[in-house]
This record gives sequence, C-alpha cells and structure tokens, in this order.
Amino acid sequence: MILALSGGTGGAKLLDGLSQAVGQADLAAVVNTGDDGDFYGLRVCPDLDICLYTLAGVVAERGWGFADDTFRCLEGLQTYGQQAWFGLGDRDLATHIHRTVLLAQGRSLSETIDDLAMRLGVEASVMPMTDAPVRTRITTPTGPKTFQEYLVRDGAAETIDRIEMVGIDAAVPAPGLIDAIKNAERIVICPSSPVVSIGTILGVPGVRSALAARRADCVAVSPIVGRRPVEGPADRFLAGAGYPECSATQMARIYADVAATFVLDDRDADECAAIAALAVEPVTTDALMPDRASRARLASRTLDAVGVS
Ligand code: FO1
Repeated sequence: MILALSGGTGGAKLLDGLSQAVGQADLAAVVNTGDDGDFYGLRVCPDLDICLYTLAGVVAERGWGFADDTFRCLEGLQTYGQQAWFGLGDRDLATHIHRTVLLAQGRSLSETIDDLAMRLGVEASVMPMTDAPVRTRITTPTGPKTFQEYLVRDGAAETIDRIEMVGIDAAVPAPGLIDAIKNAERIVICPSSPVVSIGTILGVPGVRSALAARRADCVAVSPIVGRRPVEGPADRFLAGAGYPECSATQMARIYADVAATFVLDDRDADECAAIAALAVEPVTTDALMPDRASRARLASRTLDAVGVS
C-alpha cells in the first residue's frame, strides 16, 4: 500500500496520479483538516472533499466542489442576508448535510469520510489526520481569521503575522493512521503547502515521529517551482511561519527529518547540490500537472525515485 499525505487541490492532483499508477485499492491518503469550518451549521471539510471528489472523478475543473454544480441555495441564502462568500454548490451541500447528520448521530469524522467514500465509489482509503477539531487560525495586521476567511473571503491579500493550529496539542491521530505509516510500502508527501496542509498533519502529536521512522521510504514532491508556488499563496504561508525563502531547497529542508528523497522540477535543478547537502536525495523531473496524463507521469516518477516501478 502507498500512503500519501495531502492537502487540497495540488495534493489531490498527485493522488489522482498515484491512483492511476498503483490503483485505488493499493492507495491510502491522510488529509489535512485544519481548513475545516462550519457554515450555516454544516461541517465543511474542504481538503477531504477535494480528495474524495478527485478520486471519485466528480471534482469540478477548478479543483474544488462538484463538477457542473449550481449555486441556487447560496443565492437564496444571500437573499436572506446571509454571508455567501464561500462557494458551496447545491450538490456539494448534500455532502455537508449528510456529514453533519452523521456527526450529529455520534459518528466520528473518520466514519463519516468512510461513508462518503463508499457512497461516492472511492476505493482508496481516505482518512482525516485526526477526528479531533483542529482549526488553522491566521492572524494578520487586521486580526485573527479562520483559514477560509483569510484565503477565500479576503483573497490572501494581507501579510501574515502568526499561524496557529488551534486544538492540535490535544489531537490524536485518526484511527489506523499510525499503523498506516508503519506498514505502508512507501510514503509520498504530496505537493501541498508544507505549512498549512502537510505541516498541520505533521503537527498532530505522534505523526512526525512515526514518519521520521520511515524516512528512508518517504519521498516529498515540491510544491514550489521556479521559486514560486505552483498553486495558492504558499509563499505567504511560508513567510507567515517564519521561513526565510520560497524555494525547493526550503521545502526539502522542512521535510529533511521525514523524507530522504525529494522530487523537484527540472527548472530548479541548480538547487540539487544544496538539497543533497541536507542528506536528502534530489530527483528532478517535470513537476507540473496540467492534465491527468502528467499527474500519472509525475506519480510514476515519484514512486520510481523510492524504488517502486
Ligand atoms: N476556494 C475558493 O477559492 N473559493 C471558494 O469559494 C471555495 C469554496 C469551496 C467549497 C467547498 C470546498 O470543498 C472547497 C472550496 N474552496 C474554495 C477550496 C478551498 O478553499 C481551498 O482550496 C482549500 O481549503 C485549500 O486546500
């Protein structure tokens, strides 16, 4: 079994590639839940849903939400004076309603994700990093915000003073997660934000040390190409977390204790010597994923880098 650590859109693309490379039955994913939030009383888990929808083949072209969704409910809510800046489509809302009903019945988040995966026809094992509520809080010069308020409502326009994972110290890994790390054939860190996606997963007590014990079998894929994030404002999050540079080398440094191999883009090949100096093996390839074929190709190259062919 291949275990992948993933955030939202960037990570889900490589998950799709891995599912093409090894098949969903041999794939497991542990997903960030720091971006989760409650809207209109409904539990919304953006990264988990992006991964589920992608693996189910129903994700919208933009990378989140359901394909061909409509937004009639959101329009109606706006009519009633509700805030409607978070784009929850009508079909997507069914996911959030179903999950919230199951949670209210006493099911854990892991159980609700199992249920959604089964009903959406996802064969891969998809799990949250924890069943406990962990929420990423972003503090800017204008005050603290939830992750989605910062990213979507405010367009990630402000510099970040502080990033906190509220609740993480009390969180325990989701059932089966530590065993999955121990038993996986290989582990892939997807090209998601090392701070607010992968960093949050690694922050769950016990996860980073379990991964460090599998360092030789773990490969990370760079979310930075040409010293810029491939998707989203990863540079803002890096700066907000106190990392001095936005580069592939910086990524390899962040993961040096958990991943002995690092896949970076051909354009950043001049960074290989600096990465090797971290005792991390650099592997260059085309790390962009504009279509499904390139996702499969990057996934195969990544697995090949850790001896899976
Ligand atoms: N991203 C946006 O940029 N705008 C949205 O309105 C939006 C809505 C949304 C609804 C459901 C969902 O599962 C994801 C959604 N996303 C939206 C994506 C999400 O904000 C981020 O991409 C992730 O949280 C970061 O991984």
